[in-house]
Amino acid sequence: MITVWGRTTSSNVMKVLWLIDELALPYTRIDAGGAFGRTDTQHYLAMNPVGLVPVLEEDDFSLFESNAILRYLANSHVPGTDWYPAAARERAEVDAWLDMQQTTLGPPVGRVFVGMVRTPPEKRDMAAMTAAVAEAGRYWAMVDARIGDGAFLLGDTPTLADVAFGVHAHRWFAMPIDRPELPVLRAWYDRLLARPPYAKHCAQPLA
Ligand SMILES: N[C@@H](CCC(=O)N[C@@H](CS)C(=O)NCC(=O)O)C(=O)O
Repeated sequence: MITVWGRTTSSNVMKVLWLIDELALPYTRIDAGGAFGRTDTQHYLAMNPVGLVPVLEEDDFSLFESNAILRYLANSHVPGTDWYPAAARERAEVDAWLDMQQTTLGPPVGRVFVGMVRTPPEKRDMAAMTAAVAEAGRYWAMVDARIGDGAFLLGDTPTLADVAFGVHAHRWFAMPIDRPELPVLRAWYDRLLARPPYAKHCAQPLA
């Protein structure tokens, strides 16, 4: 049985919950992180020395880092499927986009989200917001270009890369910001919204 540790308002927890529901896997979830705490106990730090959410436990195994968890779930529950293809080059491209999400697009989108949603207007650094929106917009344009005329990021079926970027997409389109026009990206986001697991875990009011 799978247990997910993490609050549902965390984008990295959303990734894991979304994929688990796409794969129709049974699981339980324990609120952790933010106001829930629980991430500084000896038990938690033994599973994730960084003390962040999410953590996934399955039987006597535990794992941290959301993208590593996505790979583990695909490898262990749906090996060799389109979610995380077995062919070396196809798999490597999924990995490249997973890394790009963590290292490149995620940070500016995260800064905009914290500034626009979790910071009171009077304390907002609007110059920093404008710069972060512009930076994220450039990276979203790269995602838009990669989707091209496909239905999903890397082709006609979703992969783990869609999961990693998809959690940011709802925030990006729901925030009151001056977004660049990216119709392909918007159509992809609409396609994600039509998937019940995405709507349930990722397309909730921003908090
Ligand atoms: N690279 C890590 C980042 C994890 C992370 O930054 N988690 C945030 C929530 S999105 C967190 O734990 N924040 C502190 C907290 O919730 O207590 C991952 O992808 O899992």
